[in-house]
Amino acid sequence: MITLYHRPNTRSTRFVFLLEELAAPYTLKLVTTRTRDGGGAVDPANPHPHGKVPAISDDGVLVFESSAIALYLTDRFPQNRLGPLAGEPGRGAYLSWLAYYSGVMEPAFLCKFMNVTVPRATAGWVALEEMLPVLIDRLSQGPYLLGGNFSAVDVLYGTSFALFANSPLLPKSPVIEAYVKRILERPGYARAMAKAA
Ligand SMILES: N[C@@H](CCC(=O)N[C@@H](CS)C(=O)NCC(=O)O)C(=O)O
Repeated sequence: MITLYHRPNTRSTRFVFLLEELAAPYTLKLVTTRTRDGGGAVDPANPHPHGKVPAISDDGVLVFESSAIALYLTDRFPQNRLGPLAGEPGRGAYLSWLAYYSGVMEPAFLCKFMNVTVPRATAGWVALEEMLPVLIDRLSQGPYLLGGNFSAVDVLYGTSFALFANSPLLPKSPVIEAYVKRILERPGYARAMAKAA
């Protein structure tokens, strides 16, 4: 049984969404975390090494970091086919977009929103302005990041774009807007929102 260490309105919410889409058995363990305003506290019940969310425990096996959790869960619960398995077509793309999420997309977003200039060629990621056309091009061929099939990477990217949908710092893109709508309209998302709040 999967235990998801969760705090509402954080990065762990999207894993309620993924677990719903996977139709996996899980329980939510609500924990406290430190918060942006300097409040909150690390919860001793949370096994994440930095007291962050998300983290999962699978009968005592701890997995943390969003990309690793997504991969672990889709390998562990393959029945709804939300991530190509090793040896299947699309596995390479799946792994690449998972790693790109943590290694490029999140840092690019954070640099943009914190007004940090990305050092060209030395940072392991690129500026948002260089990243977005790559994703828009990919999604134009879509409808999903892996092509025709919704997968766990769409949970990560779709919910991230949704978070910044109204920010003036994120250039408007009909392709991204349609993508976010497609992801958030899924019944699994509605179920997750009801459970995660
Ligand atoms: N790289 C981590 C980031 C996790 C993360 O920073 N989560 C935030 C909530 S959205 C958190 O727990 N913050 C509390 C803290 O940093 O102590 C992942 O993708 O899983």
